[in-house]
Amino acid sequence: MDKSEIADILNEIAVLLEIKGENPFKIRAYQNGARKLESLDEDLAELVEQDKLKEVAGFGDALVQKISELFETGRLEFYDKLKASVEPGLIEMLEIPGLGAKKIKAMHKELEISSIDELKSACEDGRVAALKGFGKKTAEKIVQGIANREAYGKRHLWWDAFEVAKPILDGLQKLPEVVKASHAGSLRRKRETVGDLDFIVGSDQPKPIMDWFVAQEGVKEVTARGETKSSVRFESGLQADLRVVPPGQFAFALHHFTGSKDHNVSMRQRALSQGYSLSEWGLKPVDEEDFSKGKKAENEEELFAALGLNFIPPELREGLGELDLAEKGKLPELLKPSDLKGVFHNHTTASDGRNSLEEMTAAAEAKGWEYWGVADHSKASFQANGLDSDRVMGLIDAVEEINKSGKFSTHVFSGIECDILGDGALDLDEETLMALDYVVASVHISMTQLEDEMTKRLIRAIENPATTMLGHLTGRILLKREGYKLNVSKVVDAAIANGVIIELNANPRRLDMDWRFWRQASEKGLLTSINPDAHRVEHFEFVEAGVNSARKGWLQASSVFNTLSLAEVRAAFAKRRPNLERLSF
Ligand code: DGT
Ligand code: CA
Ligand code: CA
Ligand code: ZN
Repeated sequence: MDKSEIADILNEIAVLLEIKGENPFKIRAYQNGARKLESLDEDLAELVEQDKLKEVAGFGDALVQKISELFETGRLEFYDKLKASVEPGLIEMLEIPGLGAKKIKAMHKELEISSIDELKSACEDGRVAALKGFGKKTAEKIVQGIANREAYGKRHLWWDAFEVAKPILDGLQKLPEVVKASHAGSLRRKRETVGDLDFIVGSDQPKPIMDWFVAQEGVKEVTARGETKSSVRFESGLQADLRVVPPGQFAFALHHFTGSKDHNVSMRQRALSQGYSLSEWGLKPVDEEDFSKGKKAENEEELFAALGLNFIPPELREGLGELDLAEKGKLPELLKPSDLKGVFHNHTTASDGRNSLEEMTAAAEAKGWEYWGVADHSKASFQANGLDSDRVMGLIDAVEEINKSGKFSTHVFSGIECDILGDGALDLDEETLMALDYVVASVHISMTQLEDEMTKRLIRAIENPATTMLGHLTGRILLKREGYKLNVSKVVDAAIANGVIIELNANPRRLDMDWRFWRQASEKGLLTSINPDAHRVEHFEFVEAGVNSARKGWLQASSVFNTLSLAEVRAAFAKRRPNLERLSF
């Protein structure tokens, strides 16, 4: 451990002692020790080895022993025991911004509070405000602090994070001092959720860029401010890091801070195997001291090329074998938003959507799509005003009327999002389902079944001849609800065997089936459809999030059903519904 890590632990010891109500002199001794250690000019290794901590820095015996133990072993028995002797709920309370050891101790002693939940109720019912030395303001501040701690600890949906990132990137690119700017990190890799935003800028004048960054609109707190690196926090709790590097270093820094860590590890290993050392600073021969004397790279393409690799799109940089394929020039040509010719899983005012069939058709036409499919809920989803057989027949007529009207260049397919009942049967009779162009079968009820039961249930739904595709495979809601348990590989195999599509639900909160399953599933022959699950016209935009996940899953257009033309889709549907004249022509 180095000086500042050891100093952190000494400070933590002081805090823990304070919570326990120990002697103030003892507490101060640790605080002073930490401060002295940090300002020490001498080399700590030398002082420890030559036993000179006491002499040079004036530490007492107890501190000398603890610092030496930490330096030599990276651990401290005294600290471990001390920490274990304090209730975990009290240590957790230290994470609440603005709450220190003194107050925690007082509340523990007087009100017997030993968890954040108890603290919250004691603030709400006035007990904290009534405590001597606290008052109403303090209680309010603690409640706010608890809310902040929750927000700061959270990850964020990619979709929401990108909304915040867009104006920052635009703003950076407009600054005259900025030569190059990009987002990086998980945001650029298009992970479904991101911890924080990362930005990299190439410039020789970092100061005005930093000034702009920390003073942007919406910044609630500047959490770090340095010459070349700053961090800020926004109202939502989302944090953003900015690093400014000389323009010649931009490609290396961008690559490094795009990650992922696993990808970076394989890149560094590859560089080493060729006698080079790769870092955020550059790419230099191992025995060269100075990165500036290493290889140059104007952009990431040149960086990859310097290591004998094709460009690896950020979405694929997860350390899942992407280097091997980049070396052979065999990376897939990934799906693009413009490859999509329509979408299938969408709701209207007939069930729980906000826009009418006409409005949705107009919006699909504005997107330039050749077709779109309506798929409102079925009757088991009564809270969503799901359709029964009679209403389905009415819907089929309404769709036909729109298609015949010639008002829109976009064709409408009639479908339904049919509930999969607890035993795997579909919610509507086969005759009704076969009268529709297609069926999306989804689970919305009985979601707590065991893995085995759920797997059998889904396979039964897949084997139903009326089923065209399976909706949101696991029912997960990102950052909120785990998906239900099922054996994904068995369900995938059943879908392939029965020619059923598994959708990639593009709602940014779902992105289900998860990208981690797609590479293998598509290699086995599974098709997907990127489905926005739109409940209003604006939700058609969700396809972008779906394409992001598809790219992370290595999907190419050939694995995606809704890249087919109108005529091809019609022919595919007609195979399952040979009696529907409107599908063949
Ligand atoms: P996040 O923010 O949790 O969603 O994930 P990332 O990937 O954006 O991670 P972040 O913000 O901590 O760092 C951005 C990238 O910087 C990360 O993907 C790889 C690189 N990086 C950061 N710290 C390290 C490190 O200690 N080792 C290595 N190899 N790379 C790192
Ligand atoms: Ca990040
Ligand atoms: Ca970061
Ligand atoms: Zn649904």
